[in-house]
Order: sequence, then structure tokens, then C-alpha cells
Amino acid sequence: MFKLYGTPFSNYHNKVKLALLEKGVAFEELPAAPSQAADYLALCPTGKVPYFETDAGRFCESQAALEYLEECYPLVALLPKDALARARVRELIQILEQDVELAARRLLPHVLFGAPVADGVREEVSRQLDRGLASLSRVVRFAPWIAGEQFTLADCAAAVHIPVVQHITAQVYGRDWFADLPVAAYLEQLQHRPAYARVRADQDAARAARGR
Ligand SMILES: N[C@@H](CCC(=O)N[C@@H](CS)C(=O)NCC(=O)O)C(=O)O
Repeated sequence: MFKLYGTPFSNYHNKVKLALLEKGVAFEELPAAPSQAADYLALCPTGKVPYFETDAGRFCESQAALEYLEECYPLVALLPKDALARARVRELIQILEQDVELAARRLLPHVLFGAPVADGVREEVSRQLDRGLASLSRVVRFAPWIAGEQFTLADCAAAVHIPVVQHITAQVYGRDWFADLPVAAYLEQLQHRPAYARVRADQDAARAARGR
């Protein structure tokens, strides 16, 4: 049984959960919190969430998990058959995570806990987001899914990262960097997929249980 350790508050956790649910893979979801303590690092080398356990061993990194699931459970395919199309799905995920999500994430401690933002960081992140969104805009398709006709691993990433980036940027800048893309219709369309609806419902339930 595949075990997913983490929290429904984490978009990287939810990315893997969405792929598991889309593929119909049986899994167990267990709580874990990021930590740099030695006992947690022994389970997850980065100290982040999520991490994963299979009958054969543990590993971390959400993209490694998506690729693992695709190899082990190919029946419901979340990568296209064509090699170039597969490369483009991976390209899209990489741009979204490295050039957009990671940039916005620098402001997450401020948004979540009111941590101070160092001088120049707001401006630097804004510039990174301008460039990241410009790159992303050149590769997205929304036809109807983010990489084209097929629902893919790129949708598993986009479905969970876009709302987080929108939330952070709305809080800090009062602005939506995705405003020029058809993201509202895309997120609405995702809600009709039972897997995504379940991920969002679990996240809402966890928020309600925490009292916010
Ligand atoms: N590259 C990692 C990113 C995971 C990640 O950033 N997780 C966040 C929670 S959403 C975390 O654990 N942050 C704590 C930290 O960076 O120490 C993945 O794809 O799994």
C-alpha cells in the first residue's frame, strides 16, 4: 500500500494525492509536519512534506512520486503517449514550480504568520513572477486541460499550485498574476472532477477543524 505522509495544507502533498485519486490507486494518508529534527530527517531527507512509503522503501519529492505512480500504475495514464508531449508536460510542471510557485513561496511566511519581509524582497518576487508567468503563458494550452486535450500530471500540479500563488499574491500585492489566463474557468472545470473536489473538500475540512 502506498503511504502518503504530509498535510492537506500542503500544495505539494495535494499534488500527489490528486494523482493517486485520479489514478484510482489505493493509498493511506498519514499526518506529518516539516521538521529539521534528526528523527524526521531519517524519514524524509529534506525535512519537508510530503514524503512517501512503499513496501520497498521511502522517498520524498512530489515530482518523483508522480513519476513513480505513472510507472507503477500505468492503467490510468497521466502522461501522453508521445515522447515530445510527455516532455512538454514535464516542462510545464518545472516552469510552474521553479519559476512561479517557488518565487511566490518566499512570501508565504509573511502571509501565514505575518513574518517580516526583508528589504527588496517584495520587488524581487514581483519581478520573478512577471518573468515566470510570461514563461508559463508561452507553454500553457487550456484546451481544455493545461497541457492540451488530456488531463495530465501538469494538471495535478497546476490545480493545487495556482490557487496558492493566487492567494499569496492577492494578500501581498492585491493583484492576480494569472489574470490574463483563463484560470477561473479552468479551476471551475476542475471542481467537476471527483478527485479534485475531494482534495479541496479535505483541505476545507482540515481548515475548519483548525478553526480558520
Ligand atoms: N520540492 C518539494 C517541495 C515540498 C515543499 O516545499 N513542502 C513544503 C510544504 S508545502 C514544506 O515542507 N516546507 C517546509 C520547509 O521548506 O522546510 C516537493 O515537490 O515535494
